[in-house]
Amino acid sequence: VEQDKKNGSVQKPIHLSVVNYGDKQGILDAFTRPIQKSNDIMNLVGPIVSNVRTKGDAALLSYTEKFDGCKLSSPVLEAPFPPEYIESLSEEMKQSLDLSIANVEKFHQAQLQTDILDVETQPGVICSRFPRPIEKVGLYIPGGTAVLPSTALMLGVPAKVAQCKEIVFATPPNRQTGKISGEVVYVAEKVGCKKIVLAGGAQAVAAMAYGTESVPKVDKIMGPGNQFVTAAKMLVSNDTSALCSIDMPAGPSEVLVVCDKKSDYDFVASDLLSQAEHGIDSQVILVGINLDQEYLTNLQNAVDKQANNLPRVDIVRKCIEHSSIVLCKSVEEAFEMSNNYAPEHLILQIENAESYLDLVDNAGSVFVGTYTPESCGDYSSGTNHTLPTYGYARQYSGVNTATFQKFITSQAITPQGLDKIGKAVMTIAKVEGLDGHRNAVKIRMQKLGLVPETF
Ligand code: HSO
Ligand code: ZN
Repeated sequence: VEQDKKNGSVQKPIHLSVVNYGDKQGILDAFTRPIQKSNDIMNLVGPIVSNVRTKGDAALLSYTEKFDGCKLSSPVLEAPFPPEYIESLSEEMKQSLDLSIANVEKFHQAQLQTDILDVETQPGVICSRFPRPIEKVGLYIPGGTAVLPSTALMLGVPAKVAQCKEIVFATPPNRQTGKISGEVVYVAEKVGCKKIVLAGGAQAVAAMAYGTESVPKVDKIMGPGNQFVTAAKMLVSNDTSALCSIDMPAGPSEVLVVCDKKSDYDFVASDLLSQAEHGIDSQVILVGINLDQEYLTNLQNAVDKQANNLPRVDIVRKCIEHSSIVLCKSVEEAFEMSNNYAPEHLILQIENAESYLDLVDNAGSVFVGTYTPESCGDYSSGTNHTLPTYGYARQYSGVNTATFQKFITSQAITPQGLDKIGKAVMTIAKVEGLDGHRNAVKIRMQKLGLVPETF
């Protein structure tokens, strides 16, 4: 039991609650994500979005003053960016960003779809599909409790790889300095972003969705954010006058770790905590296979000890309050639990972890084996860290190169092809009562002598 240095009160150890595989209600409670009160949030976000839409820069600047405490003269930082941003970075920082950018670029370049698909479905009926970049993209880089230049590169690099014509960043300025981080500016230069919107929250999303005097209107907005950002993204993507889509609904970050009694409990604890420190609404789950009491005690002690050495221990403590350990008896049970939770991050700290990938049905990104911490994927290995949360890993993929592309289909039909499919089209059009459709085929087939004049 630790003494809290600030107020002398006794703090409880940082331990996860434990629930058994068979306990249906217990599992349901353990797997319930921290609630998001979407209605209340929508009511707050609606007026912000409509103000920015109608009043443009003036509204954007006044929200930045109100919420971020910064009185700016312009809401946009434009390239060429002031050199002091980059000059403030150490060589080590630049090299670390370069290595991460290179790896993310390599993995996302390999995903780039450039092929034209041509399929002759019938002789003379040729169906094709070809990719195009989404022209203008708005990339939201959260500020809040931590600056996240890694998010700038996770969104900016695939946008560059997909050859989007205009890449706009948005990130809130620092309350004290009114500036943004040098690292974000460095990444902006590397990916060819020429405008950085100095704003966060719903107001930044609205500015990019509708455009203002100085913020370009974009076609799609990507990136994680707090509940206000998520609500604004959902709102603008539902507004046909914005004509703007989004990557996915995003919620607080989460991880599910699978371990057994041979796993290194210090490693397991470190993975749980690296996710827990993201926010008080983050959630971490450990699924343990055949753990005995001694292992559990060692693990809980490791969590407590490591957590108390982290500067963000207060955030961790709150996260762990709604985080759990699920005990089960086999690998199959463990994957049943994991697929049911559909975690954003799934870490497999079990022997021969790679041999179980077939059992993964729902997860944003998987970290395979003892020496694969989530942190590596968060920053530098090459995979993207913008992933589906809140159980949306059931139906969404994480951000990838195709997130920045769209696919256009085309077809070309010869008289021979028309002969093959024309009658089917006419028959189905008739049952739909759409005679104009039927006629567009009939008129051609008659001219070709494929059906009688009286058909
Ligand atoms: N784990 C976070 C991403 C991140 N971690 C950014 C550190 N910086 C959500 O996937
Ligand atoms: Zn992280």
